[in-house]
Amino acid sequence: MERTFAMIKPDAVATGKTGAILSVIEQNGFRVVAMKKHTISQKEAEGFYGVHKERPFFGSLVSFMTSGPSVLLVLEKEGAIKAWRDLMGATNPANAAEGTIRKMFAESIERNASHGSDAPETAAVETVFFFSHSELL
Ligand code: FUP
Repeated sequence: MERTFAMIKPDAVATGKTGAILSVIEQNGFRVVAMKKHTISQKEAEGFYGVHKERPFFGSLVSFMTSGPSVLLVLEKEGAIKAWRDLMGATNPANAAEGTIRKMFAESIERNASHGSDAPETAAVETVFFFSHSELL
């Protein structure tokens, strides 16, 4: 079984889509290993998205990600990392396939409803960024 780190981002939480997205997650066979609602701080957002710090959208992305609570998740399934990225769809909802989370729930490339780790190494780093060992048992 593989685990991945996922988020329901502030746009989707603020517009009352948490339950619908969790329902899609469970219908697609993921087990929710850990879950918490958390407003990401400036320092957390800058650290989490540090790989993007030279990009023109970085300031706006940090501002959005700290604008309200997110739902942080660790999801488990066989091949969870790829399966969750496939279920989320393309980063820009305009390019996302029918039936994907971003097609159904995202507003724009920035306000795109969800996050998912892109590889085993990032899943490990992102999971411990927000969850402690005892929350992952
Ligand atoms: P993804 O892996 O699909 O979350 O996408 P990226 O890692 O490429 O980008 C991370 C986040 O940066 C996206 F979720 C949204 C934001 N972003 C923008 O706001 N504008 C862009 O042009 C690209 C990404």
